[in-house]
Amino acid sequence: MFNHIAVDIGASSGRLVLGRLEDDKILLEEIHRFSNGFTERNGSCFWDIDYLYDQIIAGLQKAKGCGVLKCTLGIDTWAVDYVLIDENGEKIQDVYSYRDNRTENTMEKVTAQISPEEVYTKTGIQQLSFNTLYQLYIHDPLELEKAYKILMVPDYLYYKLSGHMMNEVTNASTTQLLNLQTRDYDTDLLNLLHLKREHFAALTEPGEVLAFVSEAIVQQYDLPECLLICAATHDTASSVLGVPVQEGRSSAFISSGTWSLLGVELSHPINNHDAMKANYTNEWGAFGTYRFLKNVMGMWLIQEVRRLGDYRYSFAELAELAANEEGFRSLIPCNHPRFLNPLNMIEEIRRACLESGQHVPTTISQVARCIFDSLALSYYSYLNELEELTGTPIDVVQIVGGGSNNELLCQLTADVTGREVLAGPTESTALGNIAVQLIRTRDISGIHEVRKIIGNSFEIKSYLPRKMANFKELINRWSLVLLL
Ligand code: LRH
Repeated sequence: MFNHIAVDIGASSGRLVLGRLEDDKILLEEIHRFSNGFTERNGSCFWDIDYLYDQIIAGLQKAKGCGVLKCTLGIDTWAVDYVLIDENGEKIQDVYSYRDNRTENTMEKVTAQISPEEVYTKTGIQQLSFNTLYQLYIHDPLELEKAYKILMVPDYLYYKLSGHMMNEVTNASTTQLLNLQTRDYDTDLLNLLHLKREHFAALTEPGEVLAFVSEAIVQQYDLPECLLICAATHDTASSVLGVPVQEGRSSAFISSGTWSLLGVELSHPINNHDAMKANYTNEWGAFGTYRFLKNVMGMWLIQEVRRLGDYRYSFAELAELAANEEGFRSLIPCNHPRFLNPLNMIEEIRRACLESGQHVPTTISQVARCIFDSLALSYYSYLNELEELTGTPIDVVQIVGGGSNNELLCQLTADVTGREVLAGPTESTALGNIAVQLIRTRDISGIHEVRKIIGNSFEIKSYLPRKMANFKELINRWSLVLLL
């Protein structure tokens, strides 16, 4: 099979990308792109998972239209959200979005029953209010009682296409229910949720061959013959697989999309007290790796600004407008929960600036500038923290994903962090997804080799740090903003 398709669905958009290996280069072709987002109903936020399934079918039909008769296929999406399946194999509920506010005070309730230290020692996963652990804890018990299996979003999409049920490990680790020692679901945490191991399917590693897309579906929709391969189904896991090798340099990645995931890849988790205090996570990666990282609020902030402006400006235009504004005038602590899903992001940003006695951004360009400056400063803080926690200096920052196109943010990151920034590839997630398919089906030794191929296949842009005036004063101001 020489056609490999990545289904890569993020919180704001999805795509089907066709990948081919030719002359030691990976060629990508986007065959279908669609928007995604949660919608509010009766005060709750849900994803439309049936729509996502329909988009996969539509994309596969297009692939056949382009002459793809046979392919392998991998699926990745965002993490932590899940689908309950009943005894008849049917979906029980609409799928809640992790930005739904139902988990707002759940962490405290769980903490009253099991200490955060114990949870961290067991799982190594950072405390985020929307982790599946907290979502399941607050889930309607009557609905949960009816659940025969609990699948994560990509697990469910694989299941719908083939009837094959599994829980893929990279995504399963974001539930905060996996135990680092046993490498299985943790019994105490399951007991806390009144769940049994049988509520989950077999933990499955990226690279496993799962099944063919059902014959009935292929016939009904006139699809290519598709062999499903288990991808690193957590989009961040795939994205980090798509980061090119940097021989001989010590680098950190920022996977920049709706979230900015900032960290390093390790062969062992770091789940000590300092890592817990700093709230770093150890998400499981493909091929026995761990991503030691921090979630930074990321492009969500600017996506919301764009939405509130009725999509009048493209992302490129917003970055250009921001580039023409005075820098570092107003700063926000990006990771404050107030920015997770506010009623109006622009107003929330203005309020935060007002409350902290800073200049209140009036125009959209000023708001955008405030966001990019604050993101670059967040990267500065977290990279320094990462160096301390890992005990390894970081010389270079590799920004991948959609955000690597944002020249302003890449340059600001280089300037503020004082490190070289290497930007690209933009499609790191689709590439990481395809990388697993290539390793499984082609003569490629493993992730190191495939990352080399990725580095040779795409242009990577370098941003060198420029000297900043009044840097000390800026960092002092930033430290005060972080205290808010
Ligand atoms: C990025 C991402 C991230 C998770 C969040 C829920 O899309 O998967 O890694 O923390 O969404």
